[in-house]
Amino acid sequence: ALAKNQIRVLYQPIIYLPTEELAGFEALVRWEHPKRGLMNPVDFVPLAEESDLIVRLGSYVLLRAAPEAARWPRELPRQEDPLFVSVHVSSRQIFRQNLIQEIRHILGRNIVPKGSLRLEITESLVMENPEQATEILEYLRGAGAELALDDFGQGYSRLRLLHELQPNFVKIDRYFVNGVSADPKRRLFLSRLVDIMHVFGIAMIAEGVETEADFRTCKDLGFDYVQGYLIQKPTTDLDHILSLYPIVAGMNARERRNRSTDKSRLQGHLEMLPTMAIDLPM
Ligand code: G
Ligand code: MN
Repeated sequence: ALAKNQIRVLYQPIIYLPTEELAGFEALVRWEHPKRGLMNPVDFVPLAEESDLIVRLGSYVLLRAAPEAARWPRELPRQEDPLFVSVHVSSRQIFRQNLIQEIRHILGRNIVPKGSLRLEITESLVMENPEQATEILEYLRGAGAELALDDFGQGYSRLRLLHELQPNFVKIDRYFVNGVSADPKRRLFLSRLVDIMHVFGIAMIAEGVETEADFRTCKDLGFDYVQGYLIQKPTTDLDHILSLYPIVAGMNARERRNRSTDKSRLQGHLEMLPTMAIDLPM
């Protein structure tokens, strides 16, 4: 698929909740299969993980996403917190030393501003070899990448890992998020979980937000970021997303999306974004 140019990188926007502004994107890989159509990673990544193909696949996504991460801050300049791209890293990739070189190279060559490359890792990846993983991740952080712990709540979800790894972000699996607005116990649970993460200085991302009610609940519970179909399905058309989110003060992401038909009017209003400093109670 790589050789035949059938691998696509899609992007899903991530919204910073306090201001409801566009904050960045998650890069998601798809295989455009000639017969089966656009295939999700669950249907081919495990196979790629059985061989070194996953390393090539991972590099491909990284190499595609990094220039985008470098381009956005130029097109949407703002004083602080540039738009970021969040890229998945598999265990095979991380335990090969040249990932560090690769990331250093990418961060250098594309002049990707600090804070605009995030690496998504899972707990199971770290647990394969906790000491080595922690060491490598520390290097990567030193090179300028930020860490997001993905799929939190699915595995053992060890609190000790949070302490040892100190990820910048934790992403709560959509299993917990979907329908939270109608479930008082889950609301309470997630609210406590957000508090715990904030004690560690970790920002919280809710995945899989599909309804206005869940969006509002996540905001009320103190989540820092959301992503999900409500905002936007993953897409290859980045310029389209960027045109849907012109930088107009006082208009939030969903309002912008609803007004997207009136693009030409908004295009003239490009201004600096309000800053997005995260104020975590430590
Ligand atoms: O493993 P990870 O948590 O990164 O999962 C990302 C996957 O979730 C992607 O394949 C993406 O298409 C999918 N996804 C993103 N937003 C939503 C959503 O709102 N609902 C559902 N069902 N899936 C989503
Ligand atoms: Mn992810």
